[in-house]
Amino acid sequence: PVDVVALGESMVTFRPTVPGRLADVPSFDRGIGGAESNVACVLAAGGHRTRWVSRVGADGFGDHLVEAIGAYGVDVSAVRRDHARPTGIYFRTAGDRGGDSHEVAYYRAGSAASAMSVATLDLDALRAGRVLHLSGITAALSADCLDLLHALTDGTTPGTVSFDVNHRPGLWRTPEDARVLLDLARRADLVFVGEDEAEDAWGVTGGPDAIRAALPEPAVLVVKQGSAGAVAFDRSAGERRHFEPAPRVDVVAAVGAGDAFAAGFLSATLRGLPAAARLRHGHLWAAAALTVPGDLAAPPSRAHADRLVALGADAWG
Ligand code: KDG
Repeated sequence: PVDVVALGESMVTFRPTVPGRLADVPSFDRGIGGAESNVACVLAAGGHRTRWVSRVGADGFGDHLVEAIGAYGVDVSAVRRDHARPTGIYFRTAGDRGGDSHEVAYYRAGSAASAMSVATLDLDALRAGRVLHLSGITAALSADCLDLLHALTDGTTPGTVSFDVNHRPGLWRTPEDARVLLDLARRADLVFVGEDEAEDAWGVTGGPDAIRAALPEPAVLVVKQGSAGAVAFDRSAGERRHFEPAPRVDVVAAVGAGDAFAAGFLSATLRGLPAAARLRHGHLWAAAALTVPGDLAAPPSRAHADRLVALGADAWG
């Protein structure tokens, strides 16, 4: 059986080889990106069985994505090739240490993945995992993609439906359009959201408690507070509120950290660990991603991570 099935668009990504604005840099390094396949890759690197479901073009970039993601040990057999639409790509600047000079340019409108739908994907392959991991990026890609998310969150998917809000302002026509992400989050069992995302996408201010009040339905809600840490609300544990501080790291690039956090939290969830340990695994896996320039970093080994998680509050505070 598959532990985690992840659905979403992946793209070939291009990062400048020298610092600077997209307007100026002359050459780029190729990588792979895609929030949901990142989760599948990192979980596979951490020893879990994962599957990525998507559509890519019948082109070289599609070949590269399928090969590179497959090389992590992710099952790519349910990825469909689209002969009419291209694989999406995107460019982003590397100057994201402090976040301010970060530029993202997507070339994904009309992509193969924007044609993901209940008719163009294998729903059985999607519903075969202990966890189905979805994100709000898919909701922004097309009306068909949004319908697909509604179908997968209508209560008929066995296992846990995990939803990372992943609000990407550049993908939404108007700020109001992103409110649909709140409706989708309500339909999931496990939700990851940043405190800043809840404010930007939904206008919910006031921190984790206010976000929980606006989003009481998911059994588990994780509110990420950037470098400060994260809070989990877990109904099965009596709706106790757990806060775990994040370790301090020298950030090289923040991209992919949210995906790694979700992967670490999911890994610990699959292992039946309590909320505090799930948060700490999330933080450790995120720390690995924060300290590399690309989206993807192998997580710490399970034995190593378990030892770090077991350290007392002093080491974590
Ligand atoms: O979480 C990282 C993603 O943002 C990146 O890989 C690209 O999926 C991506 C997106 O749509 O922004």
